[in-house]
Amino acid sequence: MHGQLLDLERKTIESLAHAVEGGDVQVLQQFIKQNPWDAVQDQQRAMRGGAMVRELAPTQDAALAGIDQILRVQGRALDEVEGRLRTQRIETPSWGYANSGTRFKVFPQPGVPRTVEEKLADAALVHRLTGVAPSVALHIPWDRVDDWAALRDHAAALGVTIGSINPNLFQDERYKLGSLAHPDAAVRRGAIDHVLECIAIARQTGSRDISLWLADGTNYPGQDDLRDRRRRLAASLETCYAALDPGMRLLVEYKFYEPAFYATDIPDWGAALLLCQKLGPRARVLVDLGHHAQGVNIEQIVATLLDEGRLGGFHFNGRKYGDDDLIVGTTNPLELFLIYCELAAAEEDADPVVAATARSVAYMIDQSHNVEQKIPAMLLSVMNCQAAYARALLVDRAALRRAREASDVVGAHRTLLAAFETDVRPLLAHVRAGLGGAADPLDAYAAGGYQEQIERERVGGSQMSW
Ligand code: PSV
Ligand code: MN
Repeated sequence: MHGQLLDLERKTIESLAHAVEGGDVQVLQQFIKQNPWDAVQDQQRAMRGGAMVRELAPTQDAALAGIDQILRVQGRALDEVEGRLRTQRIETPSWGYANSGTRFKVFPQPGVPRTVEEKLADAALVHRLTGVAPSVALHIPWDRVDDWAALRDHAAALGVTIGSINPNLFQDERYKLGSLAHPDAAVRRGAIDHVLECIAIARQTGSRDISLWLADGTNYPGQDDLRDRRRRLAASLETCYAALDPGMRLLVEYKFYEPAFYATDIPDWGAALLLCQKLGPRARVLVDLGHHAQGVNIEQIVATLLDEGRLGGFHFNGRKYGDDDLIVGTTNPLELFLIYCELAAAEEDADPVVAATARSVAYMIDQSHNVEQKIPAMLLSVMNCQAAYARALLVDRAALRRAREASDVVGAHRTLLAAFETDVRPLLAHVRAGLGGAADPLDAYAAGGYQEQIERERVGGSQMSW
């Protein structure tokens, strides 16, 4: 089987079966169905001969040697960079695997998960192929189950863990005029109780982070008192924060507009930071890349929050206009690289608070894939984060410092760009293979039969919406 995979260009079940003398499509389908992980592993090995990787293969060793040389000139070693790439972590969201759409139309896709268990299975495959996505964020109530300990065990059996717990404070009738900042104390109490329920869930799933985003705000000037809303929100959050277990953190996400259009209660990083400072050290700001006005310098926000010891996490996505939820690193590869540059540098900062903050950042994807296939979209998202981090790790920081000290503006900029322009694909293929993943996760997925399997098996029942 392995030998056959190596020789074929495009590995459909049919082409595999026909490549073997007496090969039978049904027998092979059955084999792959019963041995999904073995099949994936075979394909992972096979991907060293896959189209993209094959194109790079002759130069793979030379490319790695080239990167090794670049690092040696900097007085660094390839091992260091590889080690950091191996410990990179990206959390994928349960809702990114399910059907979703715009407010105009949800285009259902065949094979999408019908249950949280099926979302975990898809996330486990993304982890298996990339090697760096071992946790899955849940949204409550979208992913609510009766037995959280059983779900935790189920995730562990699949090779993943349950990551951040996201309360939903925007899809209940009572939240029409807000949740934690609502004018009515009874509605605020209900919203607080929901967050407390999420903390109890996090306790059972072993999750560290409660990740909070509020739709709260107003649509018209005069609709509510802006300072009253702020005070109500702070008081509600204090109750939530006080209920956290010692190891838990509250991540506070901001967004400058939508669904409220006149005033959003946590519109930007400054408002989020002020709230976190009021709450305590385990309240941290969450930066969703889509939640900024055009032209905002997100890497500078990241630098500020790192310096304040208050950067809690990311919701990665790509955006062109607003909260577009596109694949991260597609419309904004340079921005993603610059963000990772801040993080990679902060991980080694001499200030222990900054370094510890950088090392405890929760890297999460928050995307809904509306027209693109779900699992390939998630694979590419994780791969783009791997590429951005790899490039950031190649920055010659000593040369950068020297250029800055010499007031060499263009030189400093070119030093940064040199890393951005480096082809890190051979390095990442090598790192992923070392992690037991696929040199090229997308090629491996296309060859794996998983998409065909879920499209066959996940029919009937009501598909989950996001
Ligand atoms: C809101 O736009 C948001 O970014 C929040 O993180 C939500 O939890 C998520 O999207 C839901 O899709
Ligand atoms: Mn988000």
